[in-house]
Amino acid sequence: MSNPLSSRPAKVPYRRIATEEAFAPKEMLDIYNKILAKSDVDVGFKNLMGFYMSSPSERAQHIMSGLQDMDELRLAHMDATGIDTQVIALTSPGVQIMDKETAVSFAPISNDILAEACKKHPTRLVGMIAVAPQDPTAAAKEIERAHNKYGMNAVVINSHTHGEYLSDQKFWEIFEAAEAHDTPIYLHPNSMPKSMIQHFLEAGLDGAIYGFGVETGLHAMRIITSGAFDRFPKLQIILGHMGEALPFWAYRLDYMHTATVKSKRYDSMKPIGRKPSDYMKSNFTFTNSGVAWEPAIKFTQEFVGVDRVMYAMDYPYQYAVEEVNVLDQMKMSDADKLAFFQTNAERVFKIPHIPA
Ligand code: 1DF
Ligand code: MN
Repeated sequence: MSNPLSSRPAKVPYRRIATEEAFAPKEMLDIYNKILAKSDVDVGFKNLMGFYMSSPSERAQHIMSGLQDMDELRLAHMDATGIDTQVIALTSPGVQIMDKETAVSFAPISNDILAEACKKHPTRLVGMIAVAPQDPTAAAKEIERAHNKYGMNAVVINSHTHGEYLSDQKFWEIFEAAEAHDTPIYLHPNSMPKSMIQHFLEAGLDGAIYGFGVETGLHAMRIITSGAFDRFPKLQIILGHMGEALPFWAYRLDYMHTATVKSKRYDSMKPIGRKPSDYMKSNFTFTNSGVAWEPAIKFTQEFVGVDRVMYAMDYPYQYAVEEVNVLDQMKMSDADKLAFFQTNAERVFKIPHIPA
């Protein structure tokens, strides 16, 4: 871990709002320990949270303490890296690794815990709503409850749920609720499902290094090609990690999607209203979580517009003050930097504006 205090970021003419930050209440880790003790535990989950929850490494210890603390430690880390506000989600895989009954009962508990922490630090912490896609009706109800009760204005879904994707219409009650309440869905990575992970795992490439992006990018593409945005035109999806590289793929996705649909090659790929990249420009916002890299950020801004690219740190997984300094120093207009760090997040998550 670098020493953040040695290079604390300078005062800047914008508030830094980090939009893909994580927490894990102890109550969830207790459930995780029970799941990890089972002989048939999911291999991806075991290799991800099973690792962080048991490794003595400095990285794992930092992550586990950062995930659980919602007070002094978190705020000290935010102060040391110049983060004014965190938009926080239940860490991946959240309740999605649980059985349906446990997931449905724990999602509201988790949201209550998060809401309590946010109430204590109203200008510093903002919460996203966790839901259990295992029961789409319950998930839709929880979006409504947490939105109305706590003013939470976004939903986190950690990609696939037991190998199933939101492109399946059985989940579309969730999209209906998200559209109705104007609560964007942060489609966050999960470990890869069992059917996909082996060739990644054997090379150590299943996690945040690469597998996360492949799997979550696939998920976003499945949603786009399913026609979900024709049914729910106002539905908004947030994708981290520079849109899981989809902006870079956009040209090829458009060309091959058109060609594939035209040739009637797959029953599962029906014509949809617009090109994949058109939906990226109207139904997605991308964050730079994990990617403190000026060329990738600028390319994405050029592709989807400066209003659809937001800052994220991915605390505690990528707690790095030097990255904040790098982003502060990007060669970019003050107006675009303000949008990137602050005002896009205020608009997307409906966070009251606080002048820098
Ligand atoms: C990791 C990365 C884990 C991210 C995460 O949640 C996560 C990691 C369990 O490094 O293992 O959210 N991330 O978004 O990059
Ligand atoms: Mn993350």
